[in-house]
Amino acid sequence: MSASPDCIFCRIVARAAPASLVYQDAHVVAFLAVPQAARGHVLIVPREHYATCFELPPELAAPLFGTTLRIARAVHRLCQPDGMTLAQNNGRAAGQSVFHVHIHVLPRTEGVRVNLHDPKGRSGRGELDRLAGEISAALEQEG
Ligand code: DGP
Repeated sequence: MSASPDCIFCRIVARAAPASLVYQDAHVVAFLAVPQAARGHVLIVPREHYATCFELPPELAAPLFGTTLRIARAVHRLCQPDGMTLAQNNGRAAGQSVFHVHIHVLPRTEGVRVNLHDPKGRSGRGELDRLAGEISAALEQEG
């Protein structure tokens, strides 16, 4: 399985860096984004390192997006936002800052603009772990 030693998401997947995990299986790992651009902001990544969607093997698209949909439904039920953005940035010009392909599940509030890297969204690890546990429980109910 390929990993990149300097990649923070590879380190999270390997449990070598801390993260508030929401879900994991043989193909994908999901964890809370830091900072949280909104409460319930989750990132879904393939276990293997691919920088952008252009390198992602097609057979990983279904596990990655299938998990994203399940997590989006669970977060939607738990956080009851006005709307929900699913986003995936490729390349610096598109706003990508971590070069390990990932999908954002981002709850939205009517009239509120979001900044994915907004430092105002920082929360403590305990609070993030609690929220991740609530999302995991909601995900189990999704089946
Ligand atoms: P993008 O701009 O699309 O590459 O989004 C990168 C996301 O990754 C953004 O939501 C912030 C998040 N992020 C960056 N570094 C870390 C980290 O060390 N831990 C966690 N949990 N999230 C991170």
